[in-house]
Amino acid sequence: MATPEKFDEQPEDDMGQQGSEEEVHFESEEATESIAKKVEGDYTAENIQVLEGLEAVRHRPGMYVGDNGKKGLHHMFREVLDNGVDETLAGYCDRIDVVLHEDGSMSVEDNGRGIPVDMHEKGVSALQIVMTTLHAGGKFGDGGGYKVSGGLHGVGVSCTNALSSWMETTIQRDGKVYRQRYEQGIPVTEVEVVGKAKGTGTRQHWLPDGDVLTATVYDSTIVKARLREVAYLNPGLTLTFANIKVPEEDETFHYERGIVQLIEDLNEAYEPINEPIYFHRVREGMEVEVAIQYQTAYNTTILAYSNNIHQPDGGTHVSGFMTAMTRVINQYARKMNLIKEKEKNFTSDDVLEGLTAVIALKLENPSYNSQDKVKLVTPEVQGLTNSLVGDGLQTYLEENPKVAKRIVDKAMIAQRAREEARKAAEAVKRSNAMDSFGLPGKLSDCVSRDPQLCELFIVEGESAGGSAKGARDRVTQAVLPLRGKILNVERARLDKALENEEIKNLIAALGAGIAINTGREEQGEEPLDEKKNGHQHFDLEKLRYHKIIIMTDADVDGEHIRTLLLTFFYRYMKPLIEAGYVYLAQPPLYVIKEGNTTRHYAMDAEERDRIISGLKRRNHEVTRFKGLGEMNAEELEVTTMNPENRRLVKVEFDGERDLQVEMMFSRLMGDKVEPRREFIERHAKEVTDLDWHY
Ligand code: 0RA
Repeated sequence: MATPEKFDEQPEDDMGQQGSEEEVHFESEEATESIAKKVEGDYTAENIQVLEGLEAVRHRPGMYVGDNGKKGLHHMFREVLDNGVDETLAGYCDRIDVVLHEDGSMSVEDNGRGIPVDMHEKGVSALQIVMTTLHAGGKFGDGGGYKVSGGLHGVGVSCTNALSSWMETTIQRDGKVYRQRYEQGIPVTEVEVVGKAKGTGTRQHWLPDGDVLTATVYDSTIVKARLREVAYLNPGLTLTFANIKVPEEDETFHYERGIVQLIEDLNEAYEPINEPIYFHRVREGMEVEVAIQYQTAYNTTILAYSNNIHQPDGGTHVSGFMTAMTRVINQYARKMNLIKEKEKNFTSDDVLEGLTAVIALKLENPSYNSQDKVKLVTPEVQGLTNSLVGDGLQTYLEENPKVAKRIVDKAMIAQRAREEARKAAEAVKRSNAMDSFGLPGKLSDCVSRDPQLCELFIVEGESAGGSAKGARDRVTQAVLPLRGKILNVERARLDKALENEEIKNLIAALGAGIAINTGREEQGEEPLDEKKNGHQHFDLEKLRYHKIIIMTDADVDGEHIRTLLLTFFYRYMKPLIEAGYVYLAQPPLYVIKEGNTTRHYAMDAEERDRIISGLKRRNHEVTRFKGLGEMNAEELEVTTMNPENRRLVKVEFDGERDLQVEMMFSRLMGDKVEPRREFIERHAKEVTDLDWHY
């Protein structure tokens, strides 16, 4: 968990955002001077262009790698890794080794062909062009470039170079070992021959530059998540991770059965209905792979990739897939007379319930709706995915009638449940749990009606709720106590979740409704009339508070409630998280009493020890809070609720880590009790740290 630095700060408004420009100390004139000193040889027009490019990256890292903090730092790693993965896509590399070194530098070594070192135009090596020119990537060299290429924003390894104190590229090619060193992106040596090579390959080694980045320490969880993802998507590839300082973290990633194995791992905690079904087709320079498996629970997981990049917003591959699933299952059900003549067809939501699917494409020149590649828009992909899945699934259903029957039954149950859910949601609106203004009786609302000023504290337990009521600022702070654990919304059907008192209170207090999606829009069909078809929206405009603060105990139960709430928000109110309205309160764990009057509060043992060692007076007493309920209103106010001195942590959902999030949800919420229990007990704290950005 990234704990904010100081107790007297209010980090919530900055969390996760790009550092302000003032933080980057880089004056352009100085830069050009220092560059001029470093560059050897002629000061040509090309040189100047390169320098300006590197300077721009250092001046505004956010423009190139997302931000100048943690995200940008890991983006630098991704750019390098994706170069190696591209070499795998081209068919020349089957091993990538990533090492986190003792000094904080990182290296990525592949056994591909090695970046060419021959002289390019104007006496500059091809290597130097790749390392110092924006967007150079694999474009150079006729015939040497890639057919298929990933790369997140296509900014290339030159950005990693520009944002590093130093970077060294070592290449094995033509029996020789070549090396060039750069500092802040600028070559400080020629390409030198430093030895004899046995094989071929490229090793990139760099130290992130703290002068232009606010974060320089790599997080092995994030690094490993990407390696794991790449390994699932490229079955022939072996990736290794080594952390020199923490050898326990070393891990090798290799999945011989690729996305089929990914499906099995995603569904590990669920009860599958069928063995994973796998479809594969290569046509017109495009390769499509699809793996699907139904499980007995109700949630849908569709992970879509093109050229090893995840598309959280789907796109043509996903819509082709969904159309085919819906069409074929309806056709089959009609043919077998499982849907009668007068009965309605299944919607896509009906046939997708309980489905886990991975769609992975490799194609030349994919097009996306934006630079971040979150949605694929290449039109031809839709038809290809549609026909591949359509043909494959039809054959499968005909050859496996027992499984087919279960799949159709499941869609039918989903269809009925959706109708029930619509009625239940209607009932929530009229429920007698609400007072005359439609608000739950348990809610202690605030006076203000301006959502931008209003905060809702969701508090674990009645007694903590009482303290919170006493501690709050009545004008802007509302308190909703939750009794016990809210329903496990992942496992429960939506209609059941909506019968749960705590969930009803929560929905009513927030005032923005809940998303029950029929899936018609995803299929490109007209959205249905809300009243007739139960298509309900989550409406951010109607939200009554722009800060929703989860305040739970710092124990395993508290962690569990926190995860359940986040799961509920993630599944049914995703815009809430995307808008950055969800926060976690950070109540202290320790109070250190100094004499009779002074109290210090500490978030964790480390902070406690730091405070104690700084105390001048010797007599002090340390108490550990067992729960929020133990704190009185004043303590709660001072430490946790008052914006003057509290710490809040914003919950940020990072789309790049969706695979991990899905894995976590399935483990935590799946049907099988055993893996879940083990996971919660061992990782309850870790889980939230790992999957939600604080
Ligand atoms: C283009 C051409 C060739 C190699 C590469 C790119 C290449 C780039 C990277 C980046 C990281 N690892 C890499 N490995 C290879 C060589 C073409 C040839 O040898 O004919």
